[in-house]
Order: sequence, then C-alpha cells, then structure tokens
Amino acid sequence: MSLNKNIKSNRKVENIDNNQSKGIAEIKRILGKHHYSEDKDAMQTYLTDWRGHYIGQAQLVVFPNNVEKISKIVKICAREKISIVPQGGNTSMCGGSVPLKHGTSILLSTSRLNKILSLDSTNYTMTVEAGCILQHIQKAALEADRYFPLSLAAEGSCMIGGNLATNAGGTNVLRYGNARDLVLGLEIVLPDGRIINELQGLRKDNTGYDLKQLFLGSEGTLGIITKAVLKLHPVPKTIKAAYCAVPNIPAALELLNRARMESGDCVETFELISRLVMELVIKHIPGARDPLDTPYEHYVLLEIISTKSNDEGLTYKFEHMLEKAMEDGLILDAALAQTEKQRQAFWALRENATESQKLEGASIKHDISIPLSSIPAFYTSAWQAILAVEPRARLLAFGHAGDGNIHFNVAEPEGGKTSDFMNKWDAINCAVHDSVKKFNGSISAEHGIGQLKRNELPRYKSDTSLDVMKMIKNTLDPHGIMNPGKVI
Ligand code: FAD
Ligand code: 2HG
Ligand code: ZN
Repeated sequence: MSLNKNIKSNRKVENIDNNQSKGIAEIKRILGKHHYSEDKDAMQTYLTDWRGHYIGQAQLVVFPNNVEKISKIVKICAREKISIVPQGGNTSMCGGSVPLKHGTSILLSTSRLNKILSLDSTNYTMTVEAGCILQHIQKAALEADRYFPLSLAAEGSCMIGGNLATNAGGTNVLRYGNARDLVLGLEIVLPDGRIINELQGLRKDNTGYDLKQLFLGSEGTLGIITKAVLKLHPVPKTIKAAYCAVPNIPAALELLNRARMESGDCVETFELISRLVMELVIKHIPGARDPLDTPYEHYVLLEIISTKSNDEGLTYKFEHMLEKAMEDGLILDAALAQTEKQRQAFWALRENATESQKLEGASIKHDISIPLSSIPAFYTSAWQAILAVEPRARLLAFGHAGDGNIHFNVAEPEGGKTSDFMNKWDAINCAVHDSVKKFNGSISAEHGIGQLKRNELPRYKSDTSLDVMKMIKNTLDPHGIMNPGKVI
C-alpha cells in the first residue's frame, strides 16, 4: 500500500521553473561542490524514511555548516519558492523527515551542524548546534558531571534539532518532561531567512510571547532550528532497577503510584512491556533473554534514582516497596539488577522492541497517550475494536506507561498475507484512534504527525485548533515552503 496516496502535494511549490533552477545554482555556489549532493543513489538514504514506508524526491540534498549559510539558502528558497525539508538523523516514525513522493524540495541535512558550543555547569546549561547526535550530548554532559535526561532508543543516530522539532518524549518524561521542557533557548532560521537568536539560557524571561515554544514540536514546518540551549540536571548516582511481572494493567498503575509515593517521587522510568513484545525481542535480538523463570502477560521496567552516590536509604526503600507490592499481589515475580550489566540487559529488552518488530514483519503503529486513570478501559476497548477488524492480529503494546504513552502497535497475523493485513491499515487506525478519542487521549503522544497522520488530524483535533495552527503557519510561512505536506 502507498502511504503517500492521500497526500495532496502543494502545487504552489511543485513546478521547477527557470528561476528555481537559478536559485538551485546559487545554493550550490554558496555550499561549494563537496557540501551538496544531487546524485540519485547518494541521495537515496536521505529520501527514504526509517520505517521504509516513504520514498521521497528532492532536487538536491544540502549540508550547510553554519547559520549564516542556512539563512542565505532559505532567503533564496523564499525568493524562488523552493520548498525545504529539514532533516536530522532521519529516525522519524511518521515520514516527517523525508520529502513528498513527487516533491521538488531541497533536503537540508543538519549533520554538519555538530558542535557542542559550551557547557555552563553552574547554570546547568549546555549550548549545542542542531545536528549534534543525542548520545554525544548525553556523554558531554556526563563528562562535566551533569545529566541531559532525554533518552530514546534512537539516541545513537537522532539529532537534537530533530528531537526538539518533534518534541521527543522517550523513557524519562515522567521525571523530567518532554524535549520541550529541556530547552531554555533556541536559534531559528525563519522561512524568510531571518534569524531569531534567543540563546540566553534563562529560566525566567517574561518579555512577551515565548517564541521558542512555537518551533518545539513544529516538525520543521515553521523554521529551521540551528542551535539550542539545553537544560541540564544533577546526575543520578544511585539507580535501582527492577524487571517486574504484573498481573494486569490496573496493578501496574498502582505499582507506579506506590513507587512514586514511597521513593520520595524519584521514579526515573516506568516502562510497560507485554509478553509478545519480549518474545519478539528474544527471538530476533542475539543475547536477549527472559530475566524471569516463568512467562507472564505484562512486565514493567521500573527505575528509581538518587543523585547521592551509594544511597543506601534508596536501596532500602526500593526493596521494601517491591516486597510489599509482591505481598499485595501487584507484582507476581521480579528480577532486581545487582550490577550495571544486569540493568543494561533489562534495558535491551525494552530498547529493542522497535527493531525486533521491524524484523518480525509488518506492523501498524499507534503512538497514543491516555490519562493514566483511563488506560485500563482504553486497553480493553481498543483491543476489542482491533479484533473486530482483524481477529488474528497480534498486539504489541509497550512504552512509557508512567506518563500515559503506550505504543499500541499491531503486528500482522502469523502466516498471513502481508498485503491483506496492510489493506486493513485505515480500519485498524480508526479502531484505535476512535478509542483514544473516547478516552480523551492523543493520537500522537511523542512521534508527531508528519505525513503519516496528516489526513487523520482533522478527525481528532477541533476545527478551531486547526484553524489557529493554519493561521500561524500562513503567517510565518506564507509561501508554504517549509516541509510541505507535513502536519497540516
Ligand atoms: P528527523 O527524523 O530527521 O526529523 C524529524 C522531524 O523534525 C522532521 O519533520 C524534520 O523535518 C524535523 N527536523 C529535523 N531537524 C530539524 C531542525 N534542525 N529544525 C527544524 N526541523 C527539523 N521518539 C520519541 O519521541 N520517543 C522515543 O522513545 C522514540 N524512540 C525511537 C526509537 C527508534 C528505534 C526510532 C527509529 C525512532 C524513535 N523515536 C522516538 C522517533 C524519533 O527518533 C524521534 O522523533 C527523534 O526525535 C527524531 O530525531 P531525528 O534527528 O532523527 O529527526
Ligand atoms: C519507543 O518508545 C519508540 O521505543 C518507538 O517511541 C515505538 O516502535 C514504536 O512504535
Ligand atoms: Zn516511545
């Protein structure tokens, strides 16, 4: 099935005319011949999305290395109505980072904007360029005895500009918030090429509208993020991790409540993993194994932390809380990490969920969030609705249950025909997303809208909200050149 089928390309920017050709030549001169690519094969990796669902087209892929060049390029694009697709690590889950199928955009890779510019340990901030890989940022912070808590399985390849443009979530949102909550300032190139520089690193600044918020989560549709001031935290020095089998979802939620209350609200992570997800990881990922002797239906990876080294008080509280939860039937069995290696083995079961799903075959993903109190009812309602569409569907539910975000993914039936399953894509989406709506949830908790959910958005967002979004888009980007065909 073609996911591009419903995307109406923006005709305003689709025809390559003479002026555009002149503009492209100018852009090439600004960059020099080593810093752009128009070779079809070389461009392919930038034009294909991580899931392999979207293959776009572009006139050129460009690799600028500073904000001045980006500003000049964007000014040319604005003049000649050439559209631009910003791209970081190209790990988008919703086709946001690749151009449209019949696009004539240029793709602007931020990969050469890869410098960590400064770290102020007193101010607990770090200033970075947008193309820094998330893992490099985490490492640089740790070297200065500081902590940048954004953490996700793609951290070895996603870039901070992409994380901010998607307002990424990941495994530590419960304690530190989304990417949005980890930023104090941004530098942005607007769709007309002007530069907003708000890199002050202030925790308090009420001088009017907080402009950066518009660009966080805007998925490259309002401007290009070129630098950011990130908020740092003290490093967790004692980490207690447990891999717990729980009898059901309500028990998992009560376990979360107890862990928060009894640890002094020090829960760093609370990830749900269903049995089937773990089985796929064990099947496809070498070295992965079940930490428990008996199979159970649901698991929780729970971590609590303290910024004190060897915090024995935390260890005591953790073990006491788990024992009590076991006595009360909230936990059926649990493995506690005694070493860092064991903790990493627990994480491997969680972090390989996406990769092993891909290796298993086709899946239809739903990145949803629900108020915690409604998760159990949602779970039952959505699963029944899926089964009504495909009785042999396999539910791969996992994710950041601590903040209400579950990846309610559906894998193709074993031994079935992939195309039959993929033909049910819209019906399965509708089954899940209508249940999400019923329980006042969101159809995109952390991955964004991109191309994937663009046509679904009007069904789940109010006309007034969409209207205001369009007004903002039209004001900042009147020619529609920034990442056309995405979000709205
Ligand atoms: P890209 O994919 O390159 O781009 C994403 C979007 O941002 C696009 O719309 C693009 O146009 C725009 N963009 C990129 N850079 C800029 C910029 N500098 N200025 C303006 N716009 C820009 N996401 C989560 O939230 N939580 C997870 O736990 C999570 N886990 C993942 C696990 C795996 C294995 C994979 C493959 C993905 C996962 N994701 C997750 C999705 C994805 O990694 C995140 O959305 C990530 O933040 C995207 O970063 P990126 O650099 O790859 O951005
Ligand atoms: C995760 O939490 C990512 O691992 C990816 O957000 C989720 O594969 C998915 O659907
Ligand atoms: Zn996730």
